[in-house]
Amino acid sequence: MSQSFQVNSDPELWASLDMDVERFMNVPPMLTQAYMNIFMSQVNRPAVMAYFDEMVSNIFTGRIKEIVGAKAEGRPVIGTFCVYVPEEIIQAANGVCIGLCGGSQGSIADAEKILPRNICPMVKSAFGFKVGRICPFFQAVDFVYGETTCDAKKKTWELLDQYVPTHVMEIPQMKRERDLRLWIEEVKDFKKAIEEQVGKEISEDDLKKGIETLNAKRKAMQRLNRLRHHDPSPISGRDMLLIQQIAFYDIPERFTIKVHELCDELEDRIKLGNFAAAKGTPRVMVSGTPMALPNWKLHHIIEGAGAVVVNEESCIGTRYYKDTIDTDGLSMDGMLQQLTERYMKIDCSCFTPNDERIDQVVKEYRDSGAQGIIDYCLQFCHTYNIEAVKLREACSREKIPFMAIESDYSPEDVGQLQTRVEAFLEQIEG
Ligand code: BJ8
Repeated sequence: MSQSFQVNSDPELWASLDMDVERFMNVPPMLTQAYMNIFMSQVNRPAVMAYFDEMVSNIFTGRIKEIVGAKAEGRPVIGTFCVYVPEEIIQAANGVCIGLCGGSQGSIADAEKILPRNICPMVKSAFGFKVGRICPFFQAVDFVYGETTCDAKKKTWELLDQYVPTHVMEIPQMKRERDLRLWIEEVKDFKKAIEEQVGKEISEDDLKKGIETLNAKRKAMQRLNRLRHHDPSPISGRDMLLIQQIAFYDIPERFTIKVHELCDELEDRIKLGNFAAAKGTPRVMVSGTPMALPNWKLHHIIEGAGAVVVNEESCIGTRYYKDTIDTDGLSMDGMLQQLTERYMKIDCSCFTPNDERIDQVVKEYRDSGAQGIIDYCLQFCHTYNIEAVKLREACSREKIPFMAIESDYSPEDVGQLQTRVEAFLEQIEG
C-alpha cells in the first residue's frame, strides 16, 4: 500500500459554502499529519482500506461536492447528532443524512466563546464547527435534527437554531408502553417534516426501500465486526473505528459494497493466516460514549501500547448496527411500528433503567474474545459516567477486567492515559 496520503483542499468550494476559508486552510494539513501518524504508519493493512483512506482524503472536497450535487437535484441534506434520528426515513425521501458530531479539539475554543466550558466536548466541538464556519458538512446541510437525549445537547439546540434551522425530536428517557407511544408520534412527525421539505409523500415502497438500504448497510457492518472478532484479528481497531466513523458521511449503498469487499478480503486473510495483530496480542474491547471523527485518541493509545481493539460498544460502533428492521408483508403503519421498536432497542445511557446495556456489554465482550473492557466516557457526560458504576459491578461479578476512563479531545492527558492503559494491559496479560 502506498504510504503517500493527503487530505485535499478546495478553497473555491469552501468559499461557495460561506466558510472561513483562511482559517480552514490549516485543517487539511493537520488532518493529513494525524492520519499519517495514526493510520498510514500501520503495516500490512487490508488493500480495501485504500477506499476508506480515499474517503478521508476527499472528506472536505469530493464528498462535499457530491452533497452539493445532491442539493442541486433538490434532495434534502440533513445533519444529525444521534443514532436515534431515523435515517431510514431520510433515505426513503431520497435525502442525504450526515452525522455532524464533533470529534475535534480545533473547534472547542469557538464554542467556548458562547457555551459554558464544563459540557461535553462532542457538543462543544460540533457547535464550534458551525459558529466558526469551519466544517463544510455543517455549511452544506439544509437543516439539522437534534434530540433530547442529554442536557448538553437539548439546550445547545436552542442556540444552534440561531445559526442553522434546528429541529428537535423528543427521545423518551424510559422504555414503557407509553414511552413507545410518544416515540411513534415523534417518528411520524419526523416523517411529515421530511415530506414537507421534499414536497412529496413517502410511499410504502419508498419506506421499504429506505429500510432495506439501511438494513443492508447495518448487516454489512455486522459481518465486518464478526470477522474482526477472529483471534488473531485480521484488521486493526483503528481501521475498524475509522470505517465506523465513515459510515456517518458516506453514501450508504457505496459504503455497503466496500464493506463487503473488505469482508471478502478479511476472509481470505484469515484463511491465509495473514493478521493485523500477532497471536497472543492483548485484546481490548472499548465501551461507552461515541468517538466522532477525528477522535482516534484512545485507539491510538491502546494499539500504540501493543494491544488490539476488537469491539466498540458505542454509537460509532455496535449500537449503530446491531439491530435491523423486518419489513416483510408490512403496511406503512406496520413498518413505522417496527422501525420505532428497532430504535427503542438502542441502549443509550440517557434511558433509565438501562440494564439491557449492561447485558449487551457483557455479551459483546464474550462474542469479541476480548480480555478486558476499557469504558470510555467523554468529560461531563454524566449519564455514561454514572452508568460506568453499574458496568464495573457487572464486570466484577463476571470476572471481566475493567477500567473506566474519562477524557476529552485535548492532548493534555495522553501521557497519563498511556500509563493507565499500559498498567491495564499488564493486568489482562498477567
Ligand atoms: S444514542 S450515546 S448518539 S445520545 S457523550 S453528547 S450523551 S454528554 S452522544 Fe449519543 Fe444518541 Fe445516546 Fe448514542 Fe450527551 Fe454524553 Fe456528550 Fe453524548
